Amino acid sequence: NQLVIATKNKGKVREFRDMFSKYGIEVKSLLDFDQPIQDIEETGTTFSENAIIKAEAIANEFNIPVLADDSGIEVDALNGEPGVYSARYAGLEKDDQKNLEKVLKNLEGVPKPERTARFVCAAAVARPGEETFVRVGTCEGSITTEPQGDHGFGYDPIFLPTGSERTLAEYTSEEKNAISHRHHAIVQLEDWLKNA
Ligand code: ITT
Repeated sequence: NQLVIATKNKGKVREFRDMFSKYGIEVKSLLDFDQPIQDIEETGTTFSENAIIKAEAIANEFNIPVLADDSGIEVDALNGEPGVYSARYAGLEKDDQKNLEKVLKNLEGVPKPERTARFVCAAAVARPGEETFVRVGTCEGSITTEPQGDHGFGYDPIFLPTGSERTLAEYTSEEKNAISHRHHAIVQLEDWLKNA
């Protein structure tokens, strides 16, 4: 069984591979296509809208079932930023290191109790001729003052899950995949995945 994930993000691909192996699903990403896939413009204002745009673009182009993930981090003291702009928070290039440094900079002087944040993942499933559906998962926590750890990707080094003294980048992949926003979105697709 194979499922196409409409992403070019290697961190996401790794986590989907790990999480889908128990369903016997082999993950193929846009990086595995023979032809280069144009970047899809994410014109939505919510994670769900953007996940649907990405899933339907690839499902329609190749006439296959597709899952897409749109995700990011919402920081309460920054009025929910970077939110849907998480991938390009520090500039046009997608640069994880610059992005997390910008969050730390914007939070300088903000005391610990006010550094709350959450990761959000919208996972959309689009199939030719059928209605698209989307499920949203979250992971609550707070932002550190320094990056810690080198596992995971993106904003993981500055994110402490609620109740944890380690950042998500100090979690093993198994630990992260048991509590992440991506996990919480995917469990809602379990019935569909079992038959995919
Ligand atoms: P695709 O659109 O090709 O899937 P992308 O990286 O552009 O790749 P998004 O538009 O969904 O994906 O942006 C997600 C952003 O949120 C990006 O900066 C990630 O680093 C960050 N992010 C998402 N999930 C994360 C996670 O589990 N841990 C850390 N950062 C995460």
